[in-house]
Amino acid sequence: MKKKILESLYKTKDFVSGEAISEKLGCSRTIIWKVIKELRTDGYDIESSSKKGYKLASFRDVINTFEIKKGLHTNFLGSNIIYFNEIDSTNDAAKQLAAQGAAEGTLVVANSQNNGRGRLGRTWSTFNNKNIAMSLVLRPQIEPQAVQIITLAAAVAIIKAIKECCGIEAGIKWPNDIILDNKKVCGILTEMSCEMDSVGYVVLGIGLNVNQRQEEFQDILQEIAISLKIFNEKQNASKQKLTSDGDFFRADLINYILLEFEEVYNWVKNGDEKKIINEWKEYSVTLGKFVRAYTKDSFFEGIAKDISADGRLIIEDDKGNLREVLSGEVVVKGILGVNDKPLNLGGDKIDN
Ligand code: BTX
Repeated sequence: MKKKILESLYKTKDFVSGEAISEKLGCSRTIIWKVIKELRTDGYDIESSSKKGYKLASFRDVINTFEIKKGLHTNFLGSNIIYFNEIDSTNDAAKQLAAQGAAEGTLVVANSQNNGRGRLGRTWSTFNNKNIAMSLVLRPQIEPQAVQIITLAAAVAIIKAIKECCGIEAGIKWPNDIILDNKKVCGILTEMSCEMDSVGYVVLGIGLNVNQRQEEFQDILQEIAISLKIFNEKQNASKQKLTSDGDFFRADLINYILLEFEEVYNWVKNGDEKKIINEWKEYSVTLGKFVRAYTKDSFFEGIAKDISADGRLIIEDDKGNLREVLSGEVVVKGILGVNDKPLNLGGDKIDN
């Protein structure tokens, strides 16, 4: 019913009478009034007039299954959408669904997430109703050691989606941070269930700060995090579609992410990892920089030289030795992030 009433409102873009809707849908005007009230609670700005009926007065940033499906142009990603107004973690929900056999491309998305997870036991903060928290169930036929490429592919897709949808050019910090103005705007959490040599499923979680205001970030995030809206207002960067409050439409952005990710994920499936690595390098803010890589109980420093075919970061230390990092933490000089502090890396080996 909600979906049908919304369709009627979107179709006319003008007033549509309660009578016309009730005739079309075969239900009472009281029911329509109730649904309109619910839609307002969901965030829709609906004007009503006793003579003319109802009209979508302005377009706000509302996400739900209807809004995402409305602009979806993918072949298989998002063909099954599970939407929550509030959830603990979309990755946890997607993992549960995947374990129960959810199809590849199943999307779990939430308006608010109250126990979002980052990597290595860290937390991810998702401010209510302003950001994107989404997780995709994937079933790639690759070996468990090769799963890292999916994180890199997702980073590439997110960069392209942000550019297409918001006109904003972000960069990638190896392996999974999307950076704007030297701060983190998006994090990716890739988790998998696997056997010795095959992957059961992968859950790709994406947390993207979209419409959050500076003062809405808590504590240290005030310094190390940024949203697309903050950047956009600071740079006056976007002439893209915005709400009257200057917000981006998260449903549009989710659609762009799904579309761009479907393309690069197909490269993974076709064994075209090289294409992903090449694009990743194009957007990298890590390569050429002085970095510190944390190993299990120590760290080493050097210049980030390259990415290997399977996504490892290759670092040249001050003795000229090349060392590879598969996972873990890498701090890039000049970029805020890990340990929640700007890191004063040793030496003045490069300028930022
Ligand atoms: P990460 O471990 O690389 O980053 C986590 C760190 O990032 C935190 O310790 C904190 O310093 C910082 N941080 C936390 N929240 C934010 C934020 N909103 N913006 C910028 N920095 C922040 C990155 O982990 C992976 C995050 C994935 C989140 C998604 S959301 C959907 C899905 N569900 C879920 O539980 N996790 C994923």
